[in-house]
Amino acid sequence: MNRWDGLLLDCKLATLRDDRYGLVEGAALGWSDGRITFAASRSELPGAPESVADEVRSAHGAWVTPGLIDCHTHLVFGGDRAAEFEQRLNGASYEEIARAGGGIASSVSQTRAASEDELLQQSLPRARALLADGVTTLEIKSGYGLDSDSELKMLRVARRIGLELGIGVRTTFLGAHALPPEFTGRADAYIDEVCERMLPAVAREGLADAVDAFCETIGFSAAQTRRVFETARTFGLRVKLHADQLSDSGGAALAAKFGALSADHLEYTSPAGVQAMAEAGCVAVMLPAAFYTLRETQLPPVDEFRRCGVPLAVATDLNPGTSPVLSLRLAMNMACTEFRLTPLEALRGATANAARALGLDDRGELSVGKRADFVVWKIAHPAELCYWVGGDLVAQVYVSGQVTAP
Ligand code: DI6
Ligand code: FE
Repeated sequence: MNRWDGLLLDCKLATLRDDRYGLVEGAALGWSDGRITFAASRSELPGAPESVADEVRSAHGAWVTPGLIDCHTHLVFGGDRAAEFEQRLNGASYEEIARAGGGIASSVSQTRAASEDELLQQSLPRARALLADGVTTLEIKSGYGLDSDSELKMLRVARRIGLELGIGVRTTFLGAHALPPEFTGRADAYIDEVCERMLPAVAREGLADAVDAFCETIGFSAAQTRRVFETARTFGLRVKLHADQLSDSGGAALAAKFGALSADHLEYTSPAGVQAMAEAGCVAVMLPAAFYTLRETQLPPVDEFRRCGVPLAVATDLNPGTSPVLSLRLAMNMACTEFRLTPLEALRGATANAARALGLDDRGELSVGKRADFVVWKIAHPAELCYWVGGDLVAQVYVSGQVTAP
């Protein structure tokens, strides 16, 4: 037998391998070349620890879960919107702020103005915060550039974050996020630009793993979204959709029709939309931190998703406007308290089902052959990951078998 690179003894595993937590007590976890080679009871080890692995450590009885996966973020952006947050709470209206160039337009102008290196320096601390709280893979969308050069810049920054921090990054092209100011009143012309120039440039440079759109009354219509999806298809790119966040715009069914990896938000999704997602095997991504920030009251149809067997994922939606949230565990807590997910559903939603929402089958659970991405936690039961609001629960984060945080 080839010796393994590492072996963690005296741990309790929440493997997420079965429909419970997949618990293994008195466990050991081994890895080699960044992949898990053993995740079972210590008594099943093929030999004495020192004879099977080069480096043997004790977890002193700690819980170990798969690394968390944040499958929906917009964490690359220039500036922030804290001043607007303060203005609004001092009585300024959304319209006043928008007229003064605020809102999403301010994120677009600050993102365009930043150089690639500046954008990286501004965005890295946000990715570090997620990592420090247990995230080993994250998705990052473009969508604050809204022209070819700025969208490509955002996606390059996203890729550099993965390299810089040694974590998994999946990139998503979200050119159809908002209408840039130079296209005011000409949404169809902007969609032409997205489909004929921006998306082809992104695909040519291999900078996106998927394509997303914001299908909403204040975003893009179903017909415009369909054009973006059809173009994505010609480049062999899978799609995802911001669907039914503020109104039932038929987004869930549209996503299902295009075999989307996921449809996200879904507060206003109809039973027919849920059924279509179930038939298409589309993951429902819950974004409770945006729900919280917007003080939304319409809950997503969680019971309907359960009844139809639609897999539920949970993500931060980290963005400067509607979800300035730097912890996936906080989003898991909100998914439990606001959306009534169970702690097990929230943990599965931030691991196995989040992997599925990104089209990744090499991570999200602790089993032989998967990536050795895992977190050692300072907790006495996995439900604590959702129970504590804030706090410092991470002992170590391993990515590909390497300690990557703290
Ligand atoms: N959903 C949202 O709520 C936002 N984008 C999206 O797809 C808001 C983005 C922003 O305000 O910066
Ligand atoms: Fe979003």
